[in-house]
Amino acid sequence: MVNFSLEGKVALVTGATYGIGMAIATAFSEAGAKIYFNGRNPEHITEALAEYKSKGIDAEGGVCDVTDEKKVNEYVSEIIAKEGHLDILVNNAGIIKRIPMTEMSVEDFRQVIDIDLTAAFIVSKAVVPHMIKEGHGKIINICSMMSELGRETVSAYAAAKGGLKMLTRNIASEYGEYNIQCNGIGPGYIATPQTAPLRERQPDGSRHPFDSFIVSKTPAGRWGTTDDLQGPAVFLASDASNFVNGHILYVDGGILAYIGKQPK
Ligand code: NAP
Ligand code: GCO
Repeated sequence: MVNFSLEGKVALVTGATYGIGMAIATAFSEAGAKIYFNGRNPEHITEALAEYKSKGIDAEGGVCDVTDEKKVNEYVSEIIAKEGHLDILVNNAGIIKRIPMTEMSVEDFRQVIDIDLTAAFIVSKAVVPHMIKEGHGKIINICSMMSELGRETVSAYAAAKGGLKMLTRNIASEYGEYNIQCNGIGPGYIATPQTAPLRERQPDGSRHPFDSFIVSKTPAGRWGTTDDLQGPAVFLASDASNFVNGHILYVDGGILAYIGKQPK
């Protein structure tokens, strides 16, 4: 029988205080996993813990910035000491800065690369030796449309997410022989706090031009919801995907397949 169950598994989902991370952690819990999550902001952790609890989800969360290697190593060791194993990692924590490239400071560029790319290296490096010892492991990196496409104002984000796609393939290449699968999910345009500025209503109540643009670029004709990512994430975390490695699963309502509507 195909096994999509995560019963008995322990998962760390980074940046799961809200948004995509929280939806993925929720789905993992529904599939049977014990959840650990982190974020930077203590208030977000408290709110998220209350939200998980209200849904009956067994989740523990702590403040841990994914760019802080020492803190990440301590957090991962703490989980393993407590649970005895850590089977699934989702590198989800991420930020975006929408600034034209020629106006962007190098500090801003580096911060995006640090959180969206280097941190996935830091957290994966912390869990891989343990996964090798255990003889299995699943790493899921949350990539983007910008792993494939560019657009105005997102140079740092696109550089990071393009890099994350290749880090995914490299982890798969380097550790596949230890029964570790590292895959990516490339969400399309998903309604979360990160994309809220792109969906803000105009003063006259009409849709933001970017909002209408995305709907027209998406064959599904709508923004994605965080729930749209739950099934794909459970698949990539479960034994059902044991021979899927180094793959980026785009969950984009068809954006990457589509040339766009012809002008009227
Ligand atoms: P979001 O709503 O802004 O949530 C981001 C999460 O990451 C929050 O929980 C935030 O928690 C955490 N975080 C940010 N920086 C962190 C750090 N340095 N250390 C630890 N946690 C950190 O974003 P989202 O839309 O859910 O996106 C989640 C991931 O999917 C990101 O990697 C994003 O790039 C990617 N993605 C999003 C979309 C989309 O359309 N929304 C599409 C493709 C890919 P705190 O604020 O508490 O730190
Ligand atoms: C943007 C968006 C995107 C999405 C997502 C697309 O400004 O273009 O924020 O980058 O968040 O990553 O897959």
